[in-house]
Amino acid sequence: MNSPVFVVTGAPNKGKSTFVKAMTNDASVVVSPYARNTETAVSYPFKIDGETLFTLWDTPGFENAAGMHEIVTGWGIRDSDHPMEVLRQFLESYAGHEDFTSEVEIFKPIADYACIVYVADCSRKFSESEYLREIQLIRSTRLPRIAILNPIDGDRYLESWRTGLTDYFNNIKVFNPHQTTFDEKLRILGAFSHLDDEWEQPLNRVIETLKVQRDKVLEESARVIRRTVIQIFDKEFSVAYDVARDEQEHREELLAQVRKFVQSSLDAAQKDITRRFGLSVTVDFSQEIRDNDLFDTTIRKKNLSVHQRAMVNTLVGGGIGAAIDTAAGGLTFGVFTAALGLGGGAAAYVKDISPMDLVKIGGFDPNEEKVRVESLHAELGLLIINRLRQVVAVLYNRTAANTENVTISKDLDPAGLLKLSRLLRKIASSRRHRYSEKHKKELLDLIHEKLREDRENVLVETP
Ligand SMILES: Nc1nc2c(ncn2[C@@H]2O[C@H](COP(=O)(O)OP(=O)(O)O)[C@@H](O)[C@H]2O)c(=O)[nH]1
Ligand SMILES: [Mg+2]
Repeated sequence: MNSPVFVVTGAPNKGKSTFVKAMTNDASVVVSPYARNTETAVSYPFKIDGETLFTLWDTPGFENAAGMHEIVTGWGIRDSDHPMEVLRQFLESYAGHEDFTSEVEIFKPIADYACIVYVADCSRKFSESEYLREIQLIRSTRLPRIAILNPIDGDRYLESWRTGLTDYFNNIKVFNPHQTTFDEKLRILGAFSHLDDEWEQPLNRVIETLKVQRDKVLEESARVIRRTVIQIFDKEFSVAYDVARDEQEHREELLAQVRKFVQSSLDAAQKDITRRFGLSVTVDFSQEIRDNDLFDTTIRKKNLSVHQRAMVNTLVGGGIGAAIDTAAGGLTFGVFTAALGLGGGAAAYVKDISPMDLVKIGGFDPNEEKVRVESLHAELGLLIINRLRQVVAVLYNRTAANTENVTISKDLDPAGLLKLSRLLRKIASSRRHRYSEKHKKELLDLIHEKLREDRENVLVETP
């Protein structure tokens, strides 16, 4: 059986290409702020494991729907038992005709049987004089058809669009391809599946496949995060012993080494996760989070707001206090407090720990050639996990239609970190490379559990 085909139409510059890009996640779809950028119909097959599961056609916007409507109406398309024959006749007669270049492109793939997807911008007024001819033309094919209302600048005219389109389409959905969620995309595919009985089953398969694929990416992301944490705890950090320097200076050099390694491990993990989501965007951390970096040394003693105090009390009461307590106020408070949903001021509430405490060095023996990091602070693992969790939570809903850098600025649910924190302490304190398989497995499970919980709490981006 042929896989389902959808032809995306509409007036110029309404987000047709953006819709195709979001639904197929195909970065090669050309989106442009200029109208009339798409000149020919282009097909974008959606494939999994080499098999095309459905195809979306991106087409130019209507240019002369009124002219075409007049011709096919004159040919009796409305009362014809074979409207598609009339359509094919039109394509034969007008191929290459300069008055109908867009219409010919739009209807070419439709003539082979397709569902029609009409994209309109419901932040702009619905006007019959502008749009009636194109929607009548679409209806005259009697093919299954759905309207997608894209609230480009809000949904001010949503109701007038609904009213205007209701007699013409089998279904009308509001969908913003710029700001969508994974579930929203599935909802649109679900609506697609009801347009044609024959396509219900293949499209349900698409939905199931996408869910399975996404779950797999989530699990892989959990593995990447675990690997990153373990890799950092496993890494040997050492500097040559220099008689001219004291313990503090050696420690600073070690800390710089750790910092560099952590940053590059985080970068690599972010890239890896992004790729697994089928995206190629840069992950940025907002100024707020960058200012309070993993290794920030500034501790400002601010008064806590009532809200923050309540928050800290709740957390401490709930057992997270232990984690906060050892979480090194200064050196880690940025990400840690951000991850816990606390304002920066909350750091003043927790014990001041110098960044130097991050690295525990082996007995400082001036007779040795090297100074080594004996162990890293367990909470560092928690910070790394929380940072990468935020990346996953944003990417989860991302599609190729949004090419902006991913900016991480929101907080995730701080609940339930205690188990993770305890486990990390076990891992951090065991001798290098000797974590038990059980601990490793437990770490993966806890991270994976967090990633799945975060889905309920998804970060929907608002550009
Ligand atoms: N803010 C916002 N911009 C959008 C949205 N959809 C499309 N655009 C922008 O509108 C312009 C036209 O989009 P495009 O998909 O190329 O429209 P087409 O001509 O109908 O294919 C591009 O600059 C898009 O980035 C949306 O939902 N929100
Ligand atoms: Mg386009």
